[in-house]
Amino acid sequence: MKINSATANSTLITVAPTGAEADKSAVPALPVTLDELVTTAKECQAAGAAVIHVHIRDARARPTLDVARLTDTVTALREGTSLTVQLSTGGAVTDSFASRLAVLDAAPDACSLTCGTVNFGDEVFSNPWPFIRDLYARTQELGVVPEFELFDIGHVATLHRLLGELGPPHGGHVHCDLVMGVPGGMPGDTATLAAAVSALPDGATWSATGIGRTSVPVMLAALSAGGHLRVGMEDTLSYARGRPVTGNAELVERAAALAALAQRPPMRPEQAREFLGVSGRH
Ligand code: KMH
Ligand code: ZN
Repeated sequence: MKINSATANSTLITVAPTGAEADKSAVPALPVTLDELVTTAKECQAAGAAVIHVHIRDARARPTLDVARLTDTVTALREGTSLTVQLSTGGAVTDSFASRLAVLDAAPDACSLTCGTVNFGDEVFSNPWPFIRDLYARTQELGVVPEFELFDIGHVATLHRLLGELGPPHGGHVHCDLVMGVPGGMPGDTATLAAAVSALPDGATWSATGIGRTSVPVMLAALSAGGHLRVGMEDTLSYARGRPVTGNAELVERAAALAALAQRPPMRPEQAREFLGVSGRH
């Protein structure tokens, strides 16, 4: 694994600003238009983010995987920021496998790749093995760096199977994101985080994100265990009990402050690209 001293002592911060679940009419600060997304991305980069995990919305603020719209989004984020652009292939729970695979046609730097099915509140986020395998093979063909999303400890077993059967990802480095505290997934606590991390493949690096009220505990646990961070309004709409988030930048600012306190300040965007194995811009 290529970890130089600069990245070993720094924290990769990913911002997930929008997601597919929150409703703009209930959460006016949610970035849903391209302008709002680029503005948020710039603010979050200034606050310490190096990667942006992107879900987009249509003209009526509903989640969409429209490839032309995704392509325009990738272009605009590249023009406006230095962030690694990671498109979601998870989409919304209602999206088809075909439309989730087609996300890669928008030629992002990176993409999320969830390693198993999970209950998702009252819904099911479906990721059967053949879909995972096809999506992974497509990232290898197209030179897109996957981030392995792990919502449950069983997903780690599938990650091992994937790497064993199909080999290393584009860029050669395995980076995972533990998504903790989804109702139906693994809980967002220190013991679970430690168990999941100990099961990861040798040499893998990892970030963690805690959904809802697990956001801060998961951040502290991740920093204490040498992990990286993902924050944003996809995952958390409250800054503190009874205090709604005013924007993504304040979540990144808090993550960056905690990372600095942990003596591992935010990784810069160009360091993050080297760390993740994102070669250059397509
Ligand atoms: N919206 C969730 C159903 C991802 O982006 O890859 C899935 C999700 C994971 O957000
Ligand atoms: Zn997502």
